[in-house]
Amino acid sequence: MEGLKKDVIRHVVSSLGSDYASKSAYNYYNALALAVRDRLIDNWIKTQRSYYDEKAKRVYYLSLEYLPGKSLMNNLHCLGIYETARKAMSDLGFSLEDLAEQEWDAGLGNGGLGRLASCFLDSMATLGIPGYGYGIRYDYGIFHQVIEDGKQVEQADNWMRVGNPWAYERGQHLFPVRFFGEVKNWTDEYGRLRHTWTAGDTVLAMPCDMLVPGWDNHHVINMRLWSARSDVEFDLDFFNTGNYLGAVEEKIFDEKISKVLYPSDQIEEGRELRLKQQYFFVTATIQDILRRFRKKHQDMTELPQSVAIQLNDTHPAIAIAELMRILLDEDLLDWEVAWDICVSTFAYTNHTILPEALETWPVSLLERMLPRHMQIIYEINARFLREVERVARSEDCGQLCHRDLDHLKQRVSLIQERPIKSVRMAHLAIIGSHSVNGVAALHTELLKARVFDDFQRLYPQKINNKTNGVTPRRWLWSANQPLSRLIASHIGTGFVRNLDELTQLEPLAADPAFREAWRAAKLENKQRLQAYIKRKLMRELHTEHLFDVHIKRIHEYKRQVLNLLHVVTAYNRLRHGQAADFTPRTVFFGGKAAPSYFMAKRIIHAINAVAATVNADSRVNDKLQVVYLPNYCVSQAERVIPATELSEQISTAGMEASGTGNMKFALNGALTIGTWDGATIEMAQAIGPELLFIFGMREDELVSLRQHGYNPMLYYHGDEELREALDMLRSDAFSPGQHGLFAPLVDNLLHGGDRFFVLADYRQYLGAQQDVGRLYLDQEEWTRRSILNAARMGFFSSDRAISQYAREIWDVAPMAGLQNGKGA
Ligand code: BZD
Repeated sequence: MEGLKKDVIRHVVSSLGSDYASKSAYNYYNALALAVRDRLIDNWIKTQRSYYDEKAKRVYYLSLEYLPGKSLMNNLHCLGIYETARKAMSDLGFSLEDLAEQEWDAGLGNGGLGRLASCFLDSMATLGIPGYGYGIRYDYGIFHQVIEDGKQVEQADNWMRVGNPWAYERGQHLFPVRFFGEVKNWTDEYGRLRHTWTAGDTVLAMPCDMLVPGWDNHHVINMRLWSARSDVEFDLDFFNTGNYLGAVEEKIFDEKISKVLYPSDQIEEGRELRLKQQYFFVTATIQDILRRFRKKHQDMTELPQSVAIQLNDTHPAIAIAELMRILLDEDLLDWEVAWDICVSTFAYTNHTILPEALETWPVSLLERMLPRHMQIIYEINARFLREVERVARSEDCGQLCHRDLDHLKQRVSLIQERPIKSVRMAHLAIIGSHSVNGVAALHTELLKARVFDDFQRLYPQKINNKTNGVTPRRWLWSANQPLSRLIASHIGTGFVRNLDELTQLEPLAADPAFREAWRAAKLENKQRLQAYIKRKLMRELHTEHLFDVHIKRIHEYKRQVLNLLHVVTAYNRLRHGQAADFTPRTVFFGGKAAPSYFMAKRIIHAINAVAATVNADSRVNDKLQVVYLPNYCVSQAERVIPATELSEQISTAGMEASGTGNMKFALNGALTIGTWDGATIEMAQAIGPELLFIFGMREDELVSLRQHGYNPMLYYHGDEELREALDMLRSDAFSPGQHGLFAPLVDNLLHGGDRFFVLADYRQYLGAQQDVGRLYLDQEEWTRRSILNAARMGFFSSDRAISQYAREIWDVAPMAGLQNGKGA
């Protein structure tokens, strides 16, 4: 402890240039972070060296998004110095919790996809897998959400304004990134046509490294984030021609590339800057990967034995064309050889079946910005369609039939003609990869049967499932110390590395003393949340209420509106005196809406309007409260999830690819009210469906309802309580003076076809909520189920997910000596 204290003081003085006697929490947080980073960097260097020494096969995880959240607490826990740090900082006059508050969340992602990437890096580090995360260091991460007059207002997230003590900026290792320009043809000595891309504009990519430690194993992997730097300073002519301001403007223009994260999820943003970001990221990453590979290899055909590249959705899929370009134009390989290398190296993870989220890029844009890549994509397509034709005409063509060949070719082509001629990035990713995976069993089945059914017939081995997982280090140990300590006191700490060990809790569910201790831990978390809400929102929570929580991005398919209709119905019953047996509850909502997503923003407004009415109504507000948690983010989830008793996972069946919040809640002892969707299905199967509150129509039932003509008006006319709730929303019951404010929400349900089947599931949802309320009155039974839920969540560790990727997709093994945890 004395060592850590000395290091912190030294950093306050010599790294931050401050007087250690002036007790600034900001300085002491930064100094502590630097002292922790010192303890990581030796192991990071040793880890990187060991990859070279052992000629290890490396895994590169390419993701435009990461959501690491805060690093301090996680790193202290991984290093096993949390207690030491707590005492050291207390001696210096600080509470560690307060210092940790100084850190800004690294919000370099939108939601589940970005958070999954961060969980996966944590697991690679813990399992000893030679992995690297690659991404973009956005200057502005996901916007900061404030609620003003009930509405979402976006503020810039200038997360690095106060510096980032965790990152190493490596300004000396810059990689050139080129755009535009033209392609020249030439003939090589064997008479083969060759191509050279002479690009117009150049910017530079600068690496910023963040260290990702494993759990108690000395293995530290790298997350390398690229930041755009202008090459203007390198081009002295610019300055020497006297156009100083022009040169500076150009510099600012170049550096715009990594300025801001696109804040939309589940919708493709067809903007030129977004494509620039993608290519900027991809080419810098591929150059770095090949630089490392070429240190030990000359023969490019050995690449797939040394390198696996995982594409996190299609956002980095242009990497396939980029690697082809390098192999063809720079290494001068033959097409077939280059293509084999690519397919064997790449693998692609799909995260959505929503058609509006499948990425396409206009051919005209690609031709201008990346002309050589567009040529390569055309060539990939031509060869692929010839292959499709060959397979279709062959005898064993299965369900393919050459009468339909033209249609089939149109459907699978990399190019779609309408509404504008564009490249389908998912098709490029599928064809250019040896593995295509979905993120939960149902999602993968839907990929095979619906979205990519043609590809499933063409390549029956390619599409596979890897159900998501979450890291127990952050989402149980670090976020929920009260519960973790209780668990550890009975079964030891092995579960942090091997989550299956939680099954040892099962017999304890029958032990009344253990149940009481479990409830006490939950209550401690509820009180902690209560204190936080009081500080931030100046609201008093009732900890004896059932804490019912719905936090995630706001999206119609996630159906926050269904939850809201339940709240309005409960409010009506209480008002009308029809709910004598109502179990008191506080309903929490939280989540960001894409700034351009009108309906999602209106949903936030409606939630806040209902909350204002309910909370102000003294007839009901001792029994029902509604809280909107502004600016939902990773660190907020770490506070809220441990305090949650009921987890809302109520997406339209078939629409949530997996969900990962669902796993974090159950792991922390919340019971789930949910639909038969995404990974919630597998959770119900692992836990026992009777221990969750499952309701609603299943995916196949919705398909048939749609086919037979779904009429939401039937539900409206047939259900008095539903009608009352909808009419109140449509009138100005919750928006006095602003008549019609929420009419778009209601009209969308009643007259817009209710695409997400809110009305179809309303009655069953109410029934399930009734069951929840009843069970909560029996605290012994509730607690028993809570314990069993957590005990059976072992499968949903990201360690299990990553082990499967490593074995079944990447063909990589953990580093020697790290398989069983502890490193040398
Ligand atoms: O990915 C999410 C899915 O919706 C979840 O069901 C799933 O659990 C997680 C992890 O697999 N998808 C996203 O989060 N998608 C995005 O954030 C995104 C971002 C940019 C563009 C498109 C989608």
